[in-house]
Amino acid sequence: MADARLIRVSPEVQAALAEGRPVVALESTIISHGMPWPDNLATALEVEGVVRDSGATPATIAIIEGVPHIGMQRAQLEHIARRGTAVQKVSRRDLPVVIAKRLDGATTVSATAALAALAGIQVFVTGGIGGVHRGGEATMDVSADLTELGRTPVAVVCAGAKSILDIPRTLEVLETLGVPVAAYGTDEFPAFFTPRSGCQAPARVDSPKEAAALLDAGRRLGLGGGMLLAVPIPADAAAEGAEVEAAISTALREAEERGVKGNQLTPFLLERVRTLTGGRSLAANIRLVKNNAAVGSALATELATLQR
Ligand code: PSU
Ligand code: MN
Repeated sequence: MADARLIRVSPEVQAALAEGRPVVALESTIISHGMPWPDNLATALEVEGVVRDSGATPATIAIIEGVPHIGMQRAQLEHIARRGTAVQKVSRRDLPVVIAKRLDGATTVSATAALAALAGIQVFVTGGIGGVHRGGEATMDVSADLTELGRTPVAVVCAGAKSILDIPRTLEVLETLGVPVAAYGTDEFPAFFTPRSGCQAPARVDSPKEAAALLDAGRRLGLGGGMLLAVPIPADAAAEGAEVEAAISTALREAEERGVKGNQLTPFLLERVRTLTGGRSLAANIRLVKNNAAVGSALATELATLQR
């Protein structure tokens, strides 16, 4: 059993959980490393607003002076957003280190899902997940997000995975880890900036209710793992695919030339793509995260009804 005294759940989130109301977890690496100041703070607050407007309670997760917070005050969010990449990026691996050393930390999908599950939250919304990096069959750079999905009972709602990654291998590893993957309203697994990845999604759901049924079936079977719900970017926000793809190729080449590796690779690629597209990818990014928040809130609401 985890020691519950190690985490701090905000009164608002505690009340919602105790009353069986829908709660949606949100990550913080997307704030510190995924977007620049001050758009990162504005987006974090707007995404919380979308969750609230949908009738659910947002629980943004980050670590403040060694204490994982589930549900953050505005000043705490601002602190993480302002410090940006100076805040340590924390995946599951880093949790004990940051807690023992009483550091601040921005949680990735893996650490956020692990902490959400400790608090009893079943739905988590983000932009894109980590996956198998291109060339990962040699470097073994496979995001801890994937193993987390295989072991932690949380549904992650995202816009798929960016093509900075090897999407076909990412889907293979998700199958190996036993993770149900469903695309929302489409047969194709989406690739973040574009609804098209060229990969068939393993399953399809067409409503929050269908997604909730899938999640609940896995839970009742006691399978123990999570699930991935991939929501395509809204059509009118889909960035000029060719432009983003060109930026991704350039960013990948630069990373290779400079020898960027390990947990710095994803933030490096994200920042380069943003700069190379003159910020146009940022606008698309913000739109899709908000869209995911609306779908995730609807999923959490259906789930709360199902489990009442
Ligand atoms: N992909 C995005 N935006 C992000 C991330 C990934 O499009 O912000 C962040 C998430 O926090 C994700 C992490 O969990 O990067 C994955 O990092 P890595 O590839 O080092 O596992
Ligand atoms: Mn990695």
